[in-house]
Amino acid sequence: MRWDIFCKVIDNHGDVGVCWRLARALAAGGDAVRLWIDDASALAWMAPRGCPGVTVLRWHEDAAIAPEHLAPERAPDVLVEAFGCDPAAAVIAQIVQAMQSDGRKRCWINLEYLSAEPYVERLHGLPSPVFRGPGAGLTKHFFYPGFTPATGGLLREPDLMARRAAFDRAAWLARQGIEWRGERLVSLFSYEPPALRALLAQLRASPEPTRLIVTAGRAAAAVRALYPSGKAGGSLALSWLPHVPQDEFDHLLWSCDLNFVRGEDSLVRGLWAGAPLAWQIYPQDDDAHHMKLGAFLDWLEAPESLREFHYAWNGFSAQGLRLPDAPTLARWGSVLREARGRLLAQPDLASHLRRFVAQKS
Ligand code: TRH
Repeated sequence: MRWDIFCKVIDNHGDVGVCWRLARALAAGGDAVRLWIDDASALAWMAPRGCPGVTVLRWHEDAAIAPEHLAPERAPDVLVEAFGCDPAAAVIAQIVQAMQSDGRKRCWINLEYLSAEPYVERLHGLPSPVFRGPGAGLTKHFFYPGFTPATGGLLREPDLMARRAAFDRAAWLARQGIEWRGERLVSLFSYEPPALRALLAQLRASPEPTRLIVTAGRAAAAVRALYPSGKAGGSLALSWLPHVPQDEFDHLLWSCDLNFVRGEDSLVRGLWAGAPLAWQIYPQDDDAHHMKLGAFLDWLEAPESLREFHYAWNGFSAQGLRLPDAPTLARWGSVLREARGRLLAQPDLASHLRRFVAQKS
């Protein structure tokens, strides 16, 4: 099958991160994928070696699309529009032309953002007729990723858990040049969390030594603003990770005893890692992200201590952040792994999507 995925980078790395992961998953199943993207710069570090079966195409203006990409025989079987990004009119016209010439139906999927809120189950799979533009007369379908069987599921490679089980963290840390003497490891991938200062101060003062592995970009800038020398002191050591490929980002999460994640894709990867996590949610207008965080914590069956930690980490509560003690952290880990077990019993997103497309074609 031929898939075209359209992606517009709004900000941060989630749009490209999810689209690249989906493209890889579809190509791994033997399909041909074109990823049309307006800003592919993050792929230079996220996916430096590319992926067999995936062609990345710069998507700027319709007029700039090379005619060979628009030949009717290269029309996709499935058009995936990521996060309502309005795919190129020229490719939509290509699909219409191909359908007219061979009479075969094509599918148009609107891939939505991940949420655990109840509306996801209601809206997943709904049709949306197209009335205007080159695609008038076609029907888009909403496809919602999610945490329950009535949604589109989550991206997960078939061999992920086997790779996770065989992972050697000491060897990985050594390869990254991270000196590890058995201290607690914490990863930080965040925006500018309101409680970052409190977290770092408590880690410094804790009797238990901790190494915080700080990811590149906004997390690194936020920590540097507090510790310009790059060193924290006390019980807290800092390691700075450059931007790494997606698989190495997984390895970071597999190495740590507590992961701070953000956005959506890293949240999912944190769930697969199975270690306790704290999620900094992407802020939305009208504080819609408050409900979204609550819905996730409900689905997770998070104990009160984990809820409070999330509210403090995201700046939703007046209560200060309290570093969990060892039994609390262990409890969070069990909750995470139970939730992961529920997810592993469900099909992954690419399998859901293939089945959905087969039904609609
Ligand atoms: O970067 P994000 O904050 O993305 C956000 C959210 O997706 C948000 O919902 C969206 O609306 C906004 O972007 C526009 O976080 P997220 O979703 O976790 O994506 C980060 C990606 O970057 C993920 O695929 C992991 C990858 N990554 C690496 O591959 N290597 C790295 O070194 C780092 C730091 C990240």
